[in-house]
Amino acid sequence: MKAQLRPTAGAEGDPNGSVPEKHRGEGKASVLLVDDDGAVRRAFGRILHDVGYTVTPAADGAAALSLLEDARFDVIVSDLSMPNLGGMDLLRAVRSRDLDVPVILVTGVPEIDSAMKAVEYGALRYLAKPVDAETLRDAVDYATRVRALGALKREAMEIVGRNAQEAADRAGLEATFAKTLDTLWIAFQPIISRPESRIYGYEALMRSRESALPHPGAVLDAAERLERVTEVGRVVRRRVAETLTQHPQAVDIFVNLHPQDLRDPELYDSRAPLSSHAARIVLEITERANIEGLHDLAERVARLRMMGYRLAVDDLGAGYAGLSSFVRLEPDVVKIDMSLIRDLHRDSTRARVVKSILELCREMNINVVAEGIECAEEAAVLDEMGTPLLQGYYFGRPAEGFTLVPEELLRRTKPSF
Ligand code: G
Ligand code: MN
Repeated sequence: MKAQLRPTAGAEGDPNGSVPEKHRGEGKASVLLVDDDGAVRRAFGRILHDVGYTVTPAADGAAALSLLEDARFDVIVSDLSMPNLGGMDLLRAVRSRDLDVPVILVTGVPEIDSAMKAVEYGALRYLAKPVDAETLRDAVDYATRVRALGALKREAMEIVGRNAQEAADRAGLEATFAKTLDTLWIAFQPIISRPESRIYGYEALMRSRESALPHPGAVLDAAERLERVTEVGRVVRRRVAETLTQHPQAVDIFVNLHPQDLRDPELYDSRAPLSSHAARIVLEITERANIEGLHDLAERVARLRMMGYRLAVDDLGAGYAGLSSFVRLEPDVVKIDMSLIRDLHRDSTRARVVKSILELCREMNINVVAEGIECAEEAAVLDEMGTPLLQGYYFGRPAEGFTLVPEELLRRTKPSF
């Protein structure tokens, strides 16, 4: 069946057609040509074959998809309305597996509606029949160059060591980012007090349903590039406030701040959504970020405290060697980074450092959260050291709403080794 669908263009093409000089030598690229009309397949096939393209015809979208299963094409030219999977459905199916291959849609009945859909699903060109040879060649030549550029971009990204999103063009990133903000939601991860056998609070963690920016790091990287970090912070705080209004339980909520959020006047505005909940909020400021540049930090921190907020140094142990953020924030809470917690039961060096941090914080009257606990053994060592607050996948993953922790995990354990 497949073999029958794969005659080369030569079989249908006419080697004697006249070819404008400018197209010569641009060929070699492979074109998948999809049309239910055999005459169109032959005509288009010949035009493209004559300028050097390798053309594989397919009689409808379904046939094209089955070809795509085991062959790669540089360009797809497809008719829009065909029995057995039309061009738009083919385009969608192609996009779900290959974001790059240029698709040219051809239609006998151009409509604004389908043209718009074509753009939305990422068609490169939308051509109206009858398509003359020159237009077809130009479109496919252009598509080939776009394809080549895509390959070069990927190569460049590998050299520069960036991920695909970071190298995306600004317009694309803006669109992705807008969708991210629209679909942003907050996951809550429990923080438990084992000495008190209860859930102490939850850390609010931003999540997005936009798959192109799958984790908070990617969202913030994009926000930084677009200089829209402040917007992200505002959306997060608004969403957290909404949840708090819906769940008036007496639990504290830990909210991550980007250092730039500290410059946002909205944070200090008593009418801002989160302000009325300040007494329940611990604002986390990561050790990883540099807050040296904030000359009026002390004043800002004082204002936040007056509003009722508490402050936490996040990711302690993962950031700068210096203690500047610690000294300048005078935090109410310290969160020990998960890199220090990992394998605590097997690593006496880590254990000694964590124990000393706990002792010092106790002396300074600072509450401590150990983060990223993934197993019972890590939790047991931390219990033994008298860690006030624990957080990690072992107790609960970040999830929608305030999920409960199994009763037996709320109790202190004795190390059994
Ligand atoms: O930097 P900060 O501490 O805010 O980062 C918290 C991140 O760590 C969240 O994205 C959360 O999903 C993740 N996280 C929470 N608990 C665990 C854990 O037990 N193990 C690992 N690997 N990640 C965790
Ligand atoms: Mn955090």
